[in-house]
Amino acid sequence: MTQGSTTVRDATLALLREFGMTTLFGNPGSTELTMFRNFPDDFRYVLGLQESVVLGMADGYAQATRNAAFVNLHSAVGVGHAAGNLFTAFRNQTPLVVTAGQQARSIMLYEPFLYADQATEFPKPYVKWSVEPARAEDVPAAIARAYYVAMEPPQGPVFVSVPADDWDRLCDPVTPRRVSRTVAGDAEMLADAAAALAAARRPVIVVGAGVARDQAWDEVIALAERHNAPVWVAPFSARNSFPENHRLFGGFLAASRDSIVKNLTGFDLILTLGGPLSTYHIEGVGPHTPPDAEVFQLVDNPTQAAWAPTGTSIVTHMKSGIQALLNGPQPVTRVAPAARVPAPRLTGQPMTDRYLLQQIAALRPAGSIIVEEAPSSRVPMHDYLPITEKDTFYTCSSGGLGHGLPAAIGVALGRPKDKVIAVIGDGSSLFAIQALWTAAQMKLPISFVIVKNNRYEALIHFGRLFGLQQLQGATLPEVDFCAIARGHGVPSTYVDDPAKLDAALKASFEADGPTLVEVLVD
Ligand SMILES: Cc1ncc(C[n+]2csc(CCOP(=O)(O)OP(=O)(O)O)c2C)c(N)n1
Ligand SMILES: [Mg+2]
Repeated sequence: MTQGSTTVRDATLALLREFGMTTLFGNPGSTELTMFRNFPDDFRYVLGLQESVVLGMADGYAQATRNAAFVNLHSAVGVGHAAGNLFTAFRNQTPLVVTAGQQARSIMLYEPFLYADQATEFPKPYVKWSVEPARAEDVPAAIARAYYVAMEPPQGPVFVSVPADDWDRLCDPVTPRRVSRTVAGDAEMLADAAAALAAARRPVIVVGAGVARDQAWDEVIALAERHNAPVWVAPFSARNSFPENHRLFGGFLAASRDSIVKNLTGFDLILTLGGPLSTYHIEGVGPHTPPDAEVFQLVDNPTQAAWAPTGTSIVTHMKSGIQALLNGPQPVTRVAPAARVPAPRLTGQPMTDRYLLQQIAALRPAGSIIVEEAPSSRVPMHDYLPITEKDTFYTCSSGGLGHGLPAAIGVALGRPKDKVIAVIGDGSSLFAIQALWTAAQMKLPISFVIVKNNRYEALIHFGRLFGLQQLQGATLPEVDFCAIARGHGVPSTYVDDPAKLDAALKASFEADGPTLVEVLVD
C-alpha cells in the first residue's frame, strides 16, 4: 500500500532542517545516490575521501556545534571503513546519526552486489540504536527517532540502514517533537555530596570531558574557588574543563592506578565531575583511590556510574548538578593550595616536541582551538601548551588513532570564525591523511602541525616499560609530509632548524586557508 503526500527524501530533508542538520558528511555510492535527487541549496555535502575520515569529521563537527551530525556511508564496506572512528565517537559520547545505503528491497532476496545481509548488526555494539525500517515509509520517522536517541544522554552514534529504492517512495511528513535531554541528579544524593564537600578539610576536584559537553566551565571555576579546592584533570580527558593557568589548577592524572592514588593522597574528599576517574591504560594493584578519602562522582553516563570502583556516583546533567553543589552549605575555612610550579623555558637546542609545543603556545592566536593526536607529546603538552579558554581542546577518548586529523576539519567547519591548530604525530596523521583534501577544498583555516619523530614513540616507550628487547613495527622513516600535503592541495613548510620554526608557525597561524608545517623533532 503506497500512499502519502510527500517522498521519503523530502520528509527526511524537512526533518533534518528542523534538527539543524543541514551539513551532511559522506562518501557516496550507487546505493546512496538517490537520496540526493534535487538536493536543496540550503544543504551542504562534505565529501571525505574514505569513510573513517567522514566519521572523524562528523565527530569533530558534532562536538563543536553540540548537535548531532548526519553521516551517510556507502553500504557495509563504508560502515566497515568507518568502524574505528565509530568506536571513538561512541567513547567520545558524540551524537551522530549514521546512515548507510542498502540494496533495493525488491532484490534483497538474491544477495545482490553491495547488499548487507545483517546491516544493522554490523555497527554494533558501538551504536546506541540500530535499525533498518520495516517499510520505506517509516524511514523519516526512524531518522527522527535516531536523532532523539543520539541526543539523549549519554549521547552517541546511532545507525539507520536505508534501502536505495526508499527515497523516492511516498510517505506522510513527520512532525518534529520536543524531547528533553537533561537528566536532573537525585536531589538527596546531591545534597549529601554538597554537605560532605562543605565539611571536608582538604577536598580535591577532578574534571572530565562531561563538564565541557554540558557547558559547566563557569560552574566548575565557581565551585573550585568557593571551596579553595585544587582541580585535577581526569586521565585521558578528551575535552578541556578548567583553565590550566588558574591558581587552583592542580595538574593531570595519569591513566594508572598507583599514580592516581599517589597524586590524590592527602585529600579527604575527591569530587569527580563529568568523567570517570579510574581510566587505566595499564594494569595495577592496590586501591583505586586513597583509602582515607571519601569519593563522590557526578557523571552524565550511567554505565560509568555503574563501573566506578569506589565511591558514590550520581548520574546528572553536569551544569545543574554542579549548580546544586554551589547551592550547598558554606565550606569550612581552608588554606589555599600551593601553586603549580611552571615548567622551565626551553631554548630549542635540541628541537624537541616540547620546544615545538612551547612555541605554538607562545604564537597561537587568542581563541584558537587545539585538536591533538600526538601520543608521546600529550604529556609534554600539559606543561608546554596549556589550555586556558573554554572549548579550545579536543582529542579522542578511545585511544584509537585516525580521529584527530579529520576531527580538526569538523571542528573548523563547526567553528568557522576560529583558527584550528591540529597537533598530529607523524604516525597518527597517516591513519587519515586524505582528510587534508577536504580541508583544502573547503579552504578551512587549519594549521596542521606534524610532530615528526620518524617513529611510533609511544610504542617505543611502552616497549621499554614492558622490558622488550626488540620492537617490531615502530619506525617510520622516509615519509615526506610536505609532498603529501601539496598533493592534497595544502601548502606546506618543512622545519628542521629551530631558528626557522617561529616564522613557519606564524605564517601558518595567519593563513586564511589550510597549511601544514612538518617539524622534525628529536
Ligand atoms: C588505530 C590504532 N592503531 C594502532 C594504535 C597503537 N598506537 C598507539 S600510539 C601509536 C604511535 C603513534 O605514532 P605517532 O603519531 O607518530 O606519535 P608518537 O608515538 O611518535 O608520539 C600507535 C601505532 C592505535 N592506538 N590506534
Ligand atoms: Mg611519531
